[in-house]
Amino acid sequence: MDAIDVSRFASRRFASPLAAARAMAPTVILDLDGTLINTEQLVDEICTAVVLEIAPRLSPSVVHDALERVRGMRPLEASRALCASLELSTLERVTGEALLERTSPLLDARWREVRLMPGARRLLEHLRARGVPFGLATSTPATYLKEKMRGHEDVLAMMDCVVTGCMVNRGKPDPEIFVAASAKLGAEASACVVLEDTPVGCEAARRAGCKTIAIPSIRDRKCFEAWSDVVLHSLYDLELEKFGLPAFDDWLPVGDGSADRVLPVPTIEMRGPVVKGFGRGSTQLGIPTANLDIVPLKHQVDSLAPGIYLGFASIRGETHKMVMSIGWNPYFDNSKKTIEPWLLHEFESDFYGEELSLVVVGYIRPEADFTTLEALVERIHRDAEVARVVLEREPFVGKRQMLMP
Ligand code: ADP
Ligand code: RBF
Ligand code: MG
Repeated sequence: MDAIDVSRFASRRFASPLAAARAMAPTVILDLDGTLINTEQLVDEICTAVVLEIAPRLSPSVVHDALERVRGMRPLEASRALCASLELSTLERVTGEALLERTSPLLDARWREVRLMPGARRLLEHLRARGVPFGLATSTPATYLKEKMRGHEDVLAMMDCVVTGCMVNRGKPDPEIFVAASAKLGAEASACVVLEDTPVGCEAARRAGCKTIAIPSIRDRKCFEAWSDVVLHSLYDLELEKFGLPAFDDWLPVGDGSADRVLPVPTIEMRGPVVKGFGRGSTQLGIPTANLDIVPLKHQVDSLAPGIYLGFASIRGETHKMVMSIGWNPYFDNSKKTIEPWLLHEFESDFYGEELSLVVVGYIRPEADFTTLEALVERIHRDAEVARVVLEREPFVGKRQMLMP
């Protein structure tokens, strides 16, 4: 495919007043990997395995950190940068091209496993319904794009434009791809809001003159601040109205709606035996949480962004309301992701090892850090109050039936 000459767009004249108005209308440009689709775990898994085979001297965590730093780049650039940072070129005599030749076929065989990020479909359907133009600016080459979007063709078809890595001369963090995407959408870069999950992507968007919303797919959130207008936890936390875009209208107000609200999400069911956690729920917080093992529930967990949810829980033949956290508990900075429901019921005894079933029906908020333990506890009690109230109402109350034997 030919490269786009972006200088062409720099001093564009508008053909008509309509075109000029169009150019200033709020427009959205989306990154693909890690923003709309969940490719990052797969890439991590395959690339780590290949790199460790080449260089057994490295530890998985060193490889993981290096992989996070190249995220968002085009495949060959990422592969070269990875070789350089891990010294594969000098110590193992492996080039970026050679590494890519090994990882590519393994990834190609598995792209079709890739799923949409939580909230991606909701976002695109909302933008489409409100007539907001949106397009894709992805470092992925066109050949991978087809494979990655197999099963999500309708999402790809919704895009008003697609700019892939092979259509530009320079990849992210160069601004070229976002300049090209805004031009294709007929919008000034300053009218475009970019959604990105990587530091190189945010840098590219900011340098193109776009507004930038970061939804990091890596753990280091600090490195996004210089390049982003806002750093969020997931697509559920988008406040589009802050960027001149139409607000979502599916949040349900709780009380007068000024403080609390709940977002209905596609219902997710999970079950498993209750396992031991870090042992601080009851002792430190006075809030026991019945942890489930995350490994067998990978699909369900990937369908939910990290955050605080509500729903119903069934144990010992009875169903109760519950609030739960899925994530890394920023207050405690856990290294392991956990699933922790607090059942809103007084139990006589523990139920470790017993089978627990959950249906998750609504999202309350992202996980937050707090300055004091009291503030965390107070917030969790407020989450519980929200759950007690809204789980009596539609569309949630009917979901209780799903747990009936
Ligand atoms: P851990 O870190 O091992 O999960 P917690 O202090 O969070 O320890 O306590 C959780 C355990 O407490 C659960 O596994 C369950 O057996 C018990 N428990 C008692 N009441 C509740 C409740 N209302 N909600 C959740 N778990 C409860
Ligand atoms: N941990 C956090 O660090 N930040 C939070 O915002 C947070 N919210 C929670 C909300 C609910 C409803 C529940 C049940 C737990 C929450 N936790 C949060 C997790 C809490 O820190 C954890 O359950 C304890 O550390 C016990 O493992
Ligand atoms: Mg617990």
